[in-house]
Amino acid sequence: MERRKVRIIGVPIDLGADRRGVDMGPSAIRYAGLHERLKKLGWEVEDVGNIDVPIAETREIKDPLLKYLPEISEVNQKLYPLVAQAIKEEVIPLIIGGDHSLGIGSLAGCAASGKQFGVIWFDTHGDYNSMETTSSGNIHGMPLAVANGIGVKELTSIGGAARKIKEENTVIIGARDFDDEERAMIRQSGITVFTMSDIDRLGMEAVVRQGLEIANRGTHGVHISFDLDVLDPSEAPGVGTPVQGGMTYREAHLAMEMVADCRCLLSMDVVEVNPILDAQNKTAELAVGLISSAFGQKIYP
Ligand code: Z70
Ligand code: MN
Ligand code: MN
Ligand code: MN
Repeated sequence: MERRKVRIIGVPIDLGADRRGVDMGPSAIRYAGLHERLKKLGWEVEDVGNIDVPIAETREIKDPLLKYLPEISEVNQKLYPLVAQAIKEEVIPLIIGGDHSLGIGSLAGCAASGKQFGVIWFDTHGDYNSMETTSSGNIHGMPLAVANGIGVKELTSIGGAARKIKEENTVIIGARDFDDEERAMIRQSGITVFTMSDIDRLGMEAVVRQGLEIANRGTHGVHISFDLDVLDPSEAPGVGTPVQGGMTYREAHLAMEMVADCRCLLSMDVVEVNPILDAQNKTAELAVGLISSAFGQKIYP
């Protein structure tokens, strides 16, 4: 049965990334008309506001290989029970960021809900670093590894010691920028990766169909983690780390329309919107459009 209630959780965090500005992502996404669009689609919309996130200037970086570790740990400790509670109530949590370090809490929350779930991670990046492999020390490059039990216990123990994801139900789509050791770590894992090159060769429809099949196999549903930098910078200029060769507007919408059609969405993150780099709020508007597609908007219903 389809759930018709969505709960928006804002996480204005920019401590996981070097480039400041993604802390304004939740405002930019709400301002772009998120509530109205979801209501128009028939969803009951509840907004719990933003989680309190420390301001970078009030804190010091203690470990350059794990920048703002205590703060990021604290934020995700607050996030995960909200995500778990929503899923338990059969409400879809929609976590709007903020940088991708919030993925640590959302995946911990999915796991704490007690449901079996698959993950589709739409991203240019693998987000599979640890302090041993990172060259930036930025924790937004680590959440998928953390969810798979790799990393310091301040992060991996959030929501319990167990691994949060099942490798055989985890898929990355749209990747085109791995660090060398990160690539090796993902290869060793059982995570399925569809790169941009796979999308070129197979087509988006086949990639997402296979991705959904993998994520749904033996699970109750799917968590979608959507990093806006997976789109081409010509579509999504307002992201922290633009990388050429990304998804087109239509490819990204097709993916989200297929998510809606599978009726399998348990929870969703939308991250890395940086309105500072984006005078017309284009990227937040794109984010709202993609969320609408994932929640059932059709061109010709
Ligand atoms: C790099 C790192 C990253 C997002 C950049 C980049 C990670 N692999 N993630 N932008 N969203 O620093 O670990
Ligand atoms: Mn990411
Ligand atoms: Mn990314
Ligand atoms: Mn390295």
